[in-house]
Amino acid sequence: MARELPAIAPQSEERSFAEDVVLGLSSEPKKLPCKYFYDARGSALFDRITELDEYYPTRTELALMRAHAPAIAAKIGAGALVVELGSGSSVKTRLLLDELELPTGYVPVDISAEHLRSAASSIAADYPGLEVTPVAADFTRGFAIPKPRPSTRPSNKQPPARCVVYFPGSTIGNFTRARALELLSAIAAFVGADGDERPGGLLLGFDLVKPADMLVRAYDDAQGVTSAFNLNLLTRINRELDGDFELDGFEHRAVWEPGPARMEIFIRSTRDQLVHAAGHSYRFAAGEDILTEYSHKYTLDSIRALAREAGFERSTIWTDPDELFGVGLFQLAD
Ligand code: AVJ
Repeated sequence: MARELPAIAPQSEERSFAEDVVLGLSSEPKKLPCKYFYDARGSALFDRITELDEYYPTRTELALMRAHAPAIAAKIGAGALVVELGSGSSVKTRLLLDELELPTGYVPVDISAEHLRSAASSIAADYPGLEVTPVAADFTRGFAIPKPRPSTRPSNKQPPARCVVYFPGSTIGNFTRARALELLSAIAAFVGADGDERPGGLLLGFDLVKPADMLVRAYDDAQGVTSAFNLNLLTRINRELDGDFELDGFEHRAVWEPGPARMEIFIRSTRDQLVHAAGHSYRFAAGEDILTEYSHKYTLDSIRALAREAGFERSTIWTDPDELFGVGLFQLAD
């Protein structure tokens, strides 16, 4: 029997990279979906970002997990089925799995079949008793996961599984508040008690609001790694969609917008130019932007409010002493 995380965007059809590029570059203002950053070079550049002095989120979240995984695991309880959204974070996942008491299974969900295979096989190799069931899916569009069969549970005396969705890495920041609410509501429905299961929860990594200069430095680093990461999207379009973007005619821009509490990442055209890609042409004015990414930041209050609105009545939040980053366990009432 499979349970399904309801699609949060049932109205939007699946689009190809080419369709998204044509649509995004033909709209006003121009935009491109941030999920296309992560080709091989983009993923390697993102790994370099996570090691930059200016980019605090990854190391801070890791430190939080090192410090608090025992407390988090104790709150989750025994027999958990862990569903992870995005599977590129095996270090954090291991910190969690190491502390959980007899987890029932681990279900990494990722859009990239390749990331998924490598993450799933390394976890399966190192946790011999754990049933690992990778699911290749775009979790923003809904997916079904197989419910573990009772016979695969560690023992009949175990409490019935509760499902915990682990969504680390502050990827939630890429979603607007409205979309984040849809996703969290879908997760709340997904982990809710059904049949013999107890209500579960959501373990979420989120980035915190902080002074603008620190945020801008994190998204516009001195070495230009984030700039290369952002502009690589144009290189990818050139390669995969027969584009003719001239990279020296574009620049990286990272802006903090306090109202919506988000970093806004753009690629700016530095001159008037005509560009071709995916069989279409696009006119750029000097100074015209392509929006490539939002990275929303939360306060302890705003994330609690969002989780509560999504149906999670109980929240426990761990932060570092400087309150740079948060890890929250949001649970449904028993
Ligand atoms: C992977 C979405 C968490 O928003 O901090 C890093 C992506 N973009 N630098 C973030 C990103 C530019 C990152 N997330």
